[in-house]
Amino acid sequence: MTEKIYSEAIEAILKGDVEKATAIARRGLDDGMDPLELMTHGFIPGINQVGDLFGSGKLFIPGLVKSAAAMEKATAVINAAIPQEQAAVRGKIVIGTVEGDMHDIGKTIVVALLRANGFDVLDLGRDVAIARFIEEAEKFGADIIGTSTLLTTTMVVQKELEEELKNSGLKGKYKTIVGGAPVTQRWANRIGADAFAQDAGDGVKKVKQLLL
Ligand code: B1M
Repeated sequence: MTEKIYSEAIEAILKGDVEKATAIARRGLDDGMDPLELMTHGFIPGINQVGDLFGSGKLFIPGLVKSAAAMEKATAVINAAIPQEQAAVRGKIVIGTVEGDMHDIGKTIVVALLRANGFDVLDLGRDVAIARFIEEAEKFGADIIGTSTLLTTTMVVQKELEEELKNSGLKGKYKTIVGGAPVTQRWANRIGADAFAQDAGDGVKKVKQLLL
């Protein structure tokens, strides 16, 4: 039963079928599936296959956009179902996708899971300029600034944020965490970010460690 719904989720994303993807997400949740399991074993492999097809020239922009729309809808349904922890606020995080990058599906999962774990998260959305990350962190009283990027060409913005924090004397005030498909621990070390997270669950773990 579980395997069947995973393969249905993959197929709905591959076909870019928004209605089907939404219905599968709802059905899985109604059947008592864990939201993150459904995301991790169904929808994410689906969008990764789409990425591979696009990357190898077997799928074109309209197909990518359709699949992305199905993935966005399924992600919204699943994010809304992540159980919320009732504990006191554990820390404040400002998070966004860096300037020049419109990818935000993974970032929204990270935001949902952080909120579910008791963190106060200000989600700045996508295409966020460095100055805005810093301004909003100041206003929000953030402990951590988190950046996501999916494009190799915009990874450099994470480095520029580190430089800007250093230049403005704010590096000690905020911890930083970086993520996104092309981002690695090696990159985080190279640019001086305080943490790297592989996925949303790892993001929660690393944020907890940063706040110890
Ligand atoms: Co685009 N895209 N895309 N795309 N897209 C990629 C990234 C690409 C790898 C596809 C490919 O060629 N194989 C490629 C980038 C190549 C490169 O950089 N070398 C690419 C390209 C080229 C482009 C365009 C340039 C295409 C074009 O127009 N010619 C264009 C760029 C637009 C722009 O940003 N300026 C573009 C556009 C789009 C859409 C808008 C259609 C859509 C995005 C819709 C949206 O996000 N709302 C889209 C999509 C869907 C993808 C793929 C297929 C899937 C991305 C995704 O949602 N993954 C992607 C291929 C791929 O990555 N396999 C691709 C699922 C998501 C759950 O995973 O985002 O990695 P991910 O998030 C994970 C972890 O990384 C981590 O946790 C998340 C949950 O587990 N994580 C964090 C992420 N952020 C974190 C932050 C943290 C901690 C953890 O702390 C702060």
